[in-house]
Amino acid sequence: MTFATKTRTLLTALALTALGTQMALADKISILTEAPAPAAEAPAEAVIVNIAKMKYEPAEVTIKPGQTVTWINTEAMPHNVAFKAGVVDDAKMDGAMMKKEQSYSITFNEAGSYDYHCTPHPFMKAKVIVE
Ligand SMILES: [Cu+2]
Repeated sequence: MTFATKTRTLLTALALTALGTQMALADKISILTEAPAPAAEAPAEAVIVNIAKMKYEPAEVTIKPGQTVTWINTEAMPHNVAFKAGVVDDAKMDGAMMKKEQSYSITFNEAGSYDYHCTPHPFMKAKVIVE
């Protein structure tokens, strides 16, 4: 390997490392699919939060970084998962509305406490703790 080749390899490795770091910092969460999925398609390893009688159940879940939470709406009233500005991003984030038997999955990449609510029902509040 010539000196020039070695240098180029090293620079490529550094560039990839920098890119990886930047992406991790930018994305506290990853949304599996922007549109809700059928409840039956919830990822097998996901932590499930059911939505029933205008409540998230359980109202608090604790997971590890990289784990996925799947919300399943079990009732006819449409609900979503929304974060106020500053929780998962500088801007607020309103997830897609789930109809009955639809699900919505979010992978949490960073440790922290994530309060969320339902956009049309702001009294519906719950929390994901990542540690
Ligand atoms: Cu709701």
